[in-house]
Amino acid sequence: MFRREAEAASASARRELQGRRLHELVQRLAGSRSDFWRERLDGIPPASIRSLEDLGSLPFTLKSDLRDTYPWGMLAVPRSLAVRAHASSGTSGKPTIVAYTSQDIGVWSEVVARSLVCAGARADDVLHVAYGYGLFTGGLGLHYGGEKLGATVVPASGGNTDLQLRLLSDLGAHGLACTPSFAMLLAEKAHAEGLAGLQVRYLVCGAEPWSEGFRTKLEAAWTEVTDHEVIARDIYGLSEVIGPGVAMECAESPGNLHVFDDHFLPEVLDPETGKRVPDGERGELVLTTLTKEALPVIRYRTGDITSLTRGTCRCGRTHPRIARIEGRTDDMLIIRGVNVFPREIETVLLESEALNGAYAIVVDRRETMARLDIHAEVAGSTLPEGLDEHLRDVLARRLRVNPRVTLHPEDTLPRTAVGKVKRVFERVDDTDPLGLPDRGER
Ligand code: DLL
Repeated sequence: MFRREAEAASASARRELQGRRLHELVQRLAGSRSDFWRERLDGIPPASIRSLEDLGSLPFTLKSDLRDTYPWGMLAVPRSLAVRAHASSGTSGKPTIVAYTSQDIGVWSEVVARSLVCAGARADDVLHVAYGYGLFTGGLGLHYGGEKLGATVVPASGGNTDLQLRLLSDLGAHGLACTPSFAMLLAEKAHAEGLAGLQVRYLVCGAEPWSEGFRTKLEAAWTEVTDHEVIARDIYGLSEVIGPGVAMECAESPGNLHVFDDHFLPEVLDPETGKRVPDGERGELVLTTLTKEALPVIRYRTGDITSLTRGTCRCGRTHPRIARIEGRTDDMLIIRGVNVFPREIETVLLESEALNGAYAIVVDRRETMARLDIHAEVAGSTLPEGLDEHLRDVLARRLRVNPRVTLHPEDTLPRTAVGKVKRVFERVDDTDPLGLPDRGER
């Protein structure tokens, strides 16, 4: 552990600390310079918020609040005290701006350092960071956390796979931090080029949804190119809360991520009613930043679907754990009146050993009723006979809609070397969103 006294704190010490920090947060915001916060907390006396039981009486923060107060309206400190701003891309219109004081940067570095230790990182490691540097929080977040741990950080950023492979090899990286899709692309390239001698032991993957099936393929691909066991661990975070390092998977509890709840207080709610769901049940993750100074959030609706487990983990950490993110409240597709989650499709495709994990979902809206087109790559250059029909049957049973399934030889579908992978595409006219050669069947 990076900070045992916090990570293995007793339940009572943790609750006492959280109650105190929650009270201080509300007091700080109610008296802050921000009109937004003073209005939002109007009628809630800070003295009435003393413990976690009082959390439910606080209002939610939504992504639209950040957009509506763009750029600095939610800033709770004078702008001159903010030492950094980041922006989250968002799908429409204005970006959302987030800001940090130097103490916030300190907390962020610490939680990322804790996350890296969860992945098996050590102070004398070389850590290759291939998340994007810039407005996105991935690159700089992992970078500062790696330095805090004491590692030698290589700020490679995204793109340029040939140079990345060369640096990974020549500088002897022990850890690679990047999106799971980019980690797969690097393994594919390393394999194709017959690169030998890579020392990578662990991958710190997040920023986009990935499944257990993808992990299995990713670890196998890296184990093959390095000739030793490589593990891939899941890191979760979001800019509105801090960036990467909100929660991290450890070695003892695969598929579950410790939420560093001395800084980020998690709740899981029914997205429709906003009521808390019992532990272990699935709902929307809502987070409160207990210590953030520049741009705190109270009960931020992340839109991410997960469930919460409490109790001491075999690793000794006492932080509660969230299950690997299952999807978002807003990524559900509606195909002929049926709700379809992209993750369900990924789960089916990655169960097949004949596929290599690269896939794309196209929602074809050229006719009144949308159709689902699923494209997947096989491992190798020959298409196994009947596999497309088999997948179509399995998917039709699981999804309750009839998709079209098209298989492709490996290395045909678009790859993402910069930023987050895009798996779902819309087709509205004769232009193929995947840019594939016309094979006459569409
Ligand atoms: O993606 C921060 C990050 C950087 C996390 C590097 C991990 C590694 P945003 O760009 O604000 O921040 O996007 C946040 O990405 O609400 C989730 O929907 C999704 N997301 C992040 N991590 C995971 C993960 C960064 N491990 C949004 N699994 C979040 C699934 C993830 N989804």
